[in-house]
Amino acid sequence: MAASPRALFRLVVASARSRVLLLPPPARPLLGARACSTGAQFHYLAVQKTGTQQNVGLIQLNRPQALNALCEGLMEELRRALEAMENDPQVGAIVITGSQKAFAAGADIKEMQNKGFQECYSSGFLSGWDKVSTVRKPVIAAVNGYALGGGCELAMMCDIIYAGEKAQFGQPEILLGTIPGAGGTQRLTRAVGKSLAMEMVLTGDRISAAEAKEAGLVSKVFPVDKLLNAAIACAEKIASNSKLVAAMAKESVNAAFETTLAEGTRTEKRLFYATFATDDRREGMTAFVEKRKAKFTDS
Ligand code: CO8
Repeated sequence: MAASPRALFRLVVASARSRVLLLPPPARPLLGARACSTGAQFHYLAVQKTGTQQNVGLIQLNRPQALNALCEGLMEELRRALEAMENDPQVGAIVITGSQKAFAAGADIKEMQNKGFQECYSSGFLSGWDKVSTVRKPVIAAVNGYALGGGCELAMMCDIIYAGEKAQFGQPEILLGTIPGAGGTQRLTRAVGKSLAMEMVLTGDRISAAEAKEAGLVSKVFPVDKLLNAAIACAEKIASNSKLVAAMAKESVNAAFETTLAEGTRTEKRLFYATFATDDRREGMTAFVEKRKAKFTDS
């Protein structure tokens, strides 16, 4: 069963530890349009800011009748929501989640069913998905249930994957007569190695959360009802650091996936030196020496 917004709210509040999460109860049912802090309206998403400092952007994929299949409308809204969060100076990290049954069951097969090559090629079909991987702020995927095909690829575009213990990851495109098209053959291979990636892509078999953890695809596994809170807590921890330096750290880690070791370490060194041009680097080190907590200004 997909979690209703109210159930989601209760879940977050109930499992909040000592701190109080300021996650307001959703004003409308899951299928209704919802306003985020920017005033933008969403049909396929529930978007809000959360965390004790309201510095975590929370995006819940909200198309339960299709197990959050990633139709063009949903992905367009996801792009808009991510852009709004990128431009919101209060937001220091973003969490993308789905329902307890499905993070996302892939691209929308019904939307793709009758497309031809020319249409896909000429229109750059689904190329806008790349937005998720170019966000500068850290993004955490909180995955419960199915993360299949484009759903698995969406999770892998995020910077950190936390999984609920019943999550299932897979690239079943081969069973539909196609192959992954949003980075599945590339990011999965980098994450879990060639043998397991080949097996998943060539058979369409899914792996469990525990297998995904063992293979290095996810960093932590939680009980289903604790997952979202854990992801928000991680996002809050990230958001409490300098947003400017966090973006530089993210850029540097990503260089490991895109360049040679020599080029990656050169990128890292340049960014490391660049932190010495920031107020936050000076404040961080001064605070350490003065034995106090740093007050970052994101500058
Ligand atoms: N697309 C459209 N509708 C879907 C999808 C999907 N991917 N997945 C589920 N649904 C719909 C079903 O059609 C069904 O709708 P309806 O009630 O109208 O028939 C509803 O969701 C519920 O689904 P099920 O009844 O099948 O639910 P089950 O619990 O029995 O099964 C599964 C759940 C196992 C997840 C099953 O739904 C399934 O196998 N789904 C398809 C998974 C899949 O093959 N995903 C890969 C899709 S292809 C892809 O992602 C390519 C990405 C390329 C991106 C390129 C970017 C450039």
